[in-house]
Amino acid sequence: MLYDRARIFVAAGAGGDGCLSFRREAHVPRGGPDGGDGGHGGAVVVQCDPALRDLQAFRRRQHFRAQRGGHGSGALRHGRNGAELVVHVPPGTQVLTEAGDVHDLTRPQQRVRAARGGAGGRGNKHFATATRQAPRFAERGLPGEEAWLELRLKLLADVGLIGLPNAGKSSLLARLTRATPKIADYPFTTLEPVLGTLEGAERQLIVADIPGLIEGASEGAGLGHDFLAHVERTQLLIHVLDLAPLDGSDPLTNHATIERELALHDPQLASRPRILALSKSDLVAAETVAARTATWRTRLGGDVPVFVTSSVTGEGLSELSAQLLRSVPVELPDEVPGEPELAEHLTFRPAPGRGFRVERDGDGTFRVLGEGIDRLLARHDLDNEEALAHVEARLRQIGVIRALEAQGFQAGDGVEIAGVPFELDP
Ligand SMILES: Nc1nc2c(ncn2[C@@H]2O[C@H](COP(=O)(O)OP(=O)(O)OP(=O)(O)O)[C@@H](O)[C@H]2O)c(=O)[nH]1
Ligand SMILES: [Mg+2]
Repeated sequence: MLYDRARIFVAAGAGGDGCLSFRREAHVPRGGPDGGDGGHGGAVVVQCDPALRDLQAFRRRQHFRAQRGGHGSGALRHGRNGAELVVHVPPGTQVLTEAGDVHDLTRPQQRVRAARGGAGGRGNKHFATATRQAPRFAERGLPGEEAWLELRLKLLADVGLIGLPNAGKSSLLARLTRATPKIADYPFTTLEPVLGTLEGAERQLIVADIPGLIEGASEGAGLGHDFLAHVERTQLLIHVLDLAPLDGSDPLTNHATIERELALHDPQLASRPRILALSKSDLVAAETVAARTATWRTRLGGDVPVFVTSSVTGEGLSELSAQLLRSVPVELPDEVPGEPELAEHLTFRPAPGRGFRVERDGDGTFRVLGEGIDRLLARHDLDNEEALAHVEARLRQIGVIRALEAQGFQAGDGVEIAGVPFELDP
């Protein structure tokens, strides 16, 4: 069984709360504020681990929560930062967010930050001013980001074997490599992609048997569509075409069916270099084979090498191997054209915005909205009068009151800031 899909939940740690504390000294009734800051919450990172091959581990574990930041304490002690949590995935994994972002992890240690930790709150020491020497409030830590992610594994094979069911793909894979796919004389014997390694003198090639392609696969018929995703990264495709189909079907039609499904799935795939392997030559008279081979060579022009193969007699197999080892580039492509660029470290979202906007409802209520505003309010206990006064002063500083006035706000008008009703007197 190949586990090539998983859904996981990632939750970064919350920031620790800032501390409300005052220095104690024997002869001073109340010393200055000395509450320390909370630590940052740990992030969740998804990282490419070359030792892994599939997504099986995520059947056992789906939830990943990073550590929260420690709370600040007295004597200006910082809370410790929450540890980062690393989720390991095999090379070739795509990480998809609910917002539709796609990140490819193909190279060892490549990583994506999937959820940012919450910022720690500041201790009361930070809020001391000339007029407020003993602030009786501190900030709360912010929650960490959370997200559901979809993981999809694309096999990183160099060469893909494609063709109709029963064409002889698995037999060919078994002869070219040491893989032991199931082989039988009925269609759909192979139910999931099987990989094998073709050993050359100086290099190896990964060959994938991509089963289940049938007419309509690009629209979801059969299993082929799921597997087509795996050939997207191959550098070369071997189209295996049965010279003597059991069902008496026409090889020309069969060839066209597969090529059409590929093109419908992804036009770029259709332009991938191709080799035609005319299979099961031992079942057809030699003169017929020669005639058909000539016809296919003419039909396809010089771009597509045509090989006659038999997995029973071994005809054409060493020539085919040699051609593969010769023509497939050694380096895996860094980027497949049209795919998002790879980066060493990506973050899903841009840094949080600072701006805000003012809106006015039908009933005349003003609303102030914005991420920065949300964070400001989330950080403070608004039942604490001093904290509330601080929040109001901040709103004034960042221009919220001015913006409200510009929109016609007057004392007594209703106003909601980040969803919280406020009484403001400009
Ligand atoms: N005589 C002969 N029979 C072959 C040859 N290659 C494959 N076969 C037979 O053809 C049948 C299908 O072969 P597979 O290799 O399983 O074909 P496949 O393309 O992998 O088929 P699916 O997995 O069902 O899509 C089996 O009975 C094989 O023994 C060949 O070169 N010569
Ligand atoms: Mg097969």
